[in-house]
Amino acid sequence: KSLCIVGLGYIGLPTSVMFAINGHQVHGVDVNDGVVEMINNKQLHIEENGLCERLEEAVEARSFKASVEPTEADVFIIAVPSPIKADKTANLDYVRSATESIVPYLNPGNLVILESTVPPRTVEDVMLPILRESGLRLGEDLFVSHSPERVIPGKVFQELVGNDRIVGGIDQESSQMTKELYQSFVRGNIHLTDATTAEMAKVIENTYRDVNIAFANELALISEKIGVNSWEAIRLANYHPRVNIHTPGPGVGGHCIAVDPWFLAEIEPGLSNIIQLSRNTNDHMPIFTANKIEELCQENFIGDPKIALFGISFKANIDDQRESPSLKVIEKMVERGMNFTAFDPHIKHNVVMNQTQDLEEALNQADIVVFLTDHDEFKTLDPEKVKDTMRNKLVFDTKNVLDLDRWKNTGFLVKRLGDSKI
Ligand code: SAJ
Repeated sequence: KSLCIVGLGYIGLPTSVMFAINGHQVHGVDVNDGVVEMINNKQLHIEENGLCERLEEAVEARSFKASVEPTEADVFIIAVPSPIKADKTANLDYVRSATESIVPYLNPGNLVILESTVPPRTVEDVMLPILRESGLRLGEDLFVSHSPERVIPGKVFQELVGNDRIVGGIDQESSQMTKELYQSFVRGNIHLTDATTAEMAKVIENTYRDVNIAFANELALISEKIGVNSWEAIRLANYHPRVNIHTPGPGVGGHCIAVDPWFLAEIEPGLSNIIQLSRNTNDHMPIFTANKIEELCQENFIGDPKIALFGISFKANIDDQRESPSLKVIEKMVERGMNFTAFDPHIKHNVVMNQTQDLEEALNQADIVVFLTDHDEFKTLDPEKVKDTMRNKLVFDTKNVLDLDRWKNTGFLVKRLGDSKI
């Protein structure tokens, strides 16, 4: 089939290359001409395991080409961002403009699939009125569905193939056509429903995770007070066959889990108490972390401390810093006039103030090193070497990434978030 995929970001680009190397002809569209040029030159604008070689394969086989303009195709897939605005309501401008952009290219028999995560009813209330402008009859000449992406950054290709998928069509034929298309590479089960239920299912998956993490963070705060290591307590509780508590941390980042719960809260604010409370609990964690850094320095009589902040991205082993809790910790450091250096081996260009690409420089004369992300590179750091570069020997681990006993034995004063046992 010929596919036109609108949005070549973290979801659209991997999805494009997967269709392209599995027998389809893909025309990718992005509004950013720099991104389009890079892709056509087989260069990446995002980091994702396995993307580079698949992009090369697809471009060389001439089954994938990027452009700033859509084209006629059998299937249109929309994978554009759906962020929230300052007032915590969904910004559907990109979904709207992407839908409008394909209208002139639609023909009878076409299928339009929305992959972006959206508030329930967006397909029905926002997309369908725009698609009707094509003059095509919905469900007769034009088929439409929501097939939300569910992949986790860092493991996108494994999950694109292995995860079950939800497909919600505006009618059965739309669902069936969408299922057959994704079967080109999806090995998981594909479950069919209607568009609004598919939207709801996707949003509640991420909301479930946010609420669960908020619970873990609350347990961490309680544990701080009572001589308990929350990580250990949660691990033990999770041996129960019906318990699955997530892990605490310096906050929840990314463009999904920290955003999607608001899509539910927006629809029924009066009925979404737990959801909103969880969002607020998670949003408070970077402030708690910043306060803790200051407290640790004061307790150890370090005036005007130099702070080394390790990890800028929103989670382990990726280069994506969108909504990262680290950015909020840094914001607090700046507001309070603290002396800090930020370092992240996965973020190769400077995105924050006082960022360095050099590990030694980040640690040089530092009084405290704070781990905000659980990158693999941090696990293998040798405390002996770190120690020699630092002025005072304080370490604060917010992600349970380090073997703190080892750091302690090397002469460090250690602190783990949510642990008053160590
Ligand atoms: N986090 C915790 N504790 C945990 C798990 C995560 O503090 O126990 C934090 C992470 O450090 C990170 C944030 O939450 O800052 C989000 O990370 P994540 O790994 O939970 O999720 P994302 O945003 O990378 O991807 C999620 C996934 N959704 C679910 O697992 C239900 C993914 O499958 C979705 O496709 C993706 O959102 C999306 O695009 O919606």
